[in-house]
Amino acid sequence: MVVKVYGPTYGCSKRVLACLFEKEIEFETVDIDLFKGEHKQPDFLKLQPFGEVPLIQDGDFTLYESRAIIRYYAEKYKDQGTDLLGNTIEERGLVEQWLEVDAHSFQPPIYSLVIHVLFAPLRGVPSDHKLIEESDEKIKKVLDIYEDRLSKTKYLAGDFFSLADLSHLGFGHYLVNQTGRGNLVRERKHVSAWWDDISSRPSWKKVLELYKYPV
Ligand SMILES: N[C@@H](CCC(=O)N[C@@H](CS)C(=O)NCC(=O)O)C(=O)O
Repeated sequence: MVVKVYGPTYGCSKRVLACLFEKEIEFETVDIDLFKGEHKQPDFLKLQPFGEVPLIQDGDFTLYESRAIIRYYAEKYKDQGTDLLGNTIEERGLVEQWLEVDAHSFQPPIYSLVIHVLFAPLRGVPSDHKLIEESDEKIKKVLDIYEDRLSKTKYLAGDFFSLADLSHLGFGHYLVNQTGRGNLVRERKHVSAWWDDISSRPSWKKVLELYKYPV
């Protein structure tokens, strides 16, 4: 049974797609158009009551929350494709730490930028300029911490590529390529080298080639 991924074009879902490519897991995708409100329709809400993508169906098993999905597949197929979890419990702890940093410190300000810099004009609604300014400040502080970390280790959790790095791709792409803020990465030597490294992985290139961003 092939894994089904709902909403492949969005940043959160691309985290899952990159993981499936790294783990060499076959999947198919189901388009969900957030702009048309398809994620708030009763049939979708039966599967994902919060009305968000991504969501996967794997046989009878349904799972949502992108980081839960990538943890699930990294563990389920530990011995297939790229190992994304780390070997020792300390390595695994650091992978978890940086996945949490992504969820609570890196992605949220970029998410606000995506909504207010990219999506609001498209929807014809006003952008919140104060929130844009605050998000810019937050992301700079976060990237300073990344710069320090990445001056000591090649990747976030250590000298191995892991779920922690992969998890940053979907929104890192928005930051660098779509919100006009690539300079924030380029001004930080180690963050810049890390970004070039992780975004040039074949898995990520395939995601970008096959599933265009909506904006
Ligand atoms: N914590 C969730 C966040 C999911 C999320 O925010 N998805 C966005 C797309 S990237 C979405 O569906 N937004 C639609 C909405 O919130 O109405 C995850 O990582 O899966």
